[in-house]
Amino acid sequence: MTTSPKRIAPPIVLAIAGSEASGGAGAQTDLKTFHQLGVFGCTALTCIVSMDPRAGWDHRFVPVDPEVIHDQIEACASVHAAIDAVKIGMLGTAPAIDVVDAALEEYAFPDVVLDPVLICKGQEFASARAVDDALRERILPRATMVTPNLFESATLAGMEEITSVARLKDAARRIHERGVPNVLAKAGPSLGTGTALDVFYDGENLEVLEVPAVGAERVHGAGCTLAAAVTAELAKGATPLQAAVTAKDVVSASIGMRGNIPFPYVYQGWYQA
Ligand code: PXL
Repeated sequence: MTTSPKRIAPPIVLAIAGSEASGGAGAQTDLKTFHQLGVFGCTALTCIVSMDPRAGWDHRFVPVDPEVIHDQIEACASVHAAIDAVKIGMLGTAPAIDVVDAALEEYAFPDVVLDPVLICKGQEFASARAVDDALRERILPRATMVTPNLFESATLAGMEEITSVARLKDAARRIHERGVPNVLAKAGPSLGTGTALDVFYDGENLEVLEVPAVGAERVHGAGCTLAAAVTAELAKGATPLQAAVTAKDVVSASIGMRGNIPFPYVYQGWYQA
């Protein structure tokens, strides 16, 4: 008779995010990242995005009924013994933000990582503005960690364009002052340092995290992968700083898929711990 190896149940992680059909970003990317890092992923889809090959890869955007977003979060929180961490990606509409806000209040999940996806290509600017304001006022205060890119950092910090490491540090401090315990303000390769550079701030430690840049182009799905990896690592017990360091390695290892869109995208399966 053979004995089966002892199996340890993985941490459970929930992504509240949009579907990006091609698998390059959004909830699909979150699930792949979770799996690669050894955590069990579940999802509440907030919207369905299909890139349009006939319109410069604009995002065709269909919101999910807010009640259905609620039901998915309820299902995830009810099926599993516990949700160890939550990643929030694209919410897309003010009604989606309302239900997610209420669910975060109801379930009081231990770790909430917010990737503050502000503007979606193809969205009306006026509605995007209302969504950005709701995200900043309602969801940001509920996050235990936030991972804004340069544009999102400037918006959240109320600053002009961020063009230097000094200003990125300043933005991280200001976002922390808005009540987010851990801030990972991302520049990636965009400050021309030859590295992928992000600033971490937790109110005490202000760390510049740098790894060699993999190319200089923007990478589709890199931000989703980074935030999903941070969430997975937090669920496994890493400190926020350790989670950020590992997440940067995950992103570096994942860059390199090429298809017909004009920029590279990510495959998380290349990462090895
Ligand atoms: O990468 C940001 C992002 C997040 N979520 C969804 C997306 C995108 C970008 O395309 O489609 C659903």
